[in-house]
Amino acid sequence: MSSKDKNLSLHSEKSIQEIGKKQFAIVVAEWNEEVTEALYKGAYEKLTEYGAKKENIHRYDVPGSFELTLAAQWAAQKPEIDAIICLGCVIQGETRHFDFICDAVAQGITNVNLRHNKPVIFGVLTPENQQQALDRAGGKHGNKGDEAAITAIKMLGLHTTIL
Ligand code: DLZ
Repeated sequence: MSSKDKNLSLHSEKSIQEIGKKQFAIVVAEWNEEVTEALYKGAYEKLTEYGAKKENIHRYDVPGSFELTLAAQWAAQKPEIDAIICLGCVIQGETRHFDFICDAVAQGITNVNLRHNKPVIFGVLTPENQQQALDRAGGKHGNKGDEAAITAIKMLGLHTTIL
């Protein structure tokens, strides 16, 4: 258990017991597939580790990170979905569109959170190169997919605590 996972059990012990009843959507961008598959694996395994049922984890693939927002919105429209995790990787060196894509996705995901009043997690890597991405997708800097799953669980717990 990492220090971040420990924070999770301190933060929302009660909600962890509820995870088995929750339904998750994971939206995965196909661009930089090696990275996003590793992010997905991390997120999926972390959710199941904390009690999510496999049949309650729904995967939706989109072409690129730009499309994450709309697919997240479609998932958020489904009443049975409790939280959405968006996974992508936009590599700076590969695209002049870098800033446009990152800004659009960050703003778009924020909008979906607020419009649908559900946690929509920003699990998009924005590294300078592929090695930096791999380092953060199960490499020496951990797996941001794991962190995205933990963030989703924490937000569901916070929702239970506040409301
Ligand atoms: C077009 C494009 C480029 C150049 N680079 C990336 C990238 O590094 N990561 C990513 O997820 N998507 C990229 N895309 C695709 C866009 O996200 C989007 O799919 C297209 O612009 C079509 O809307």
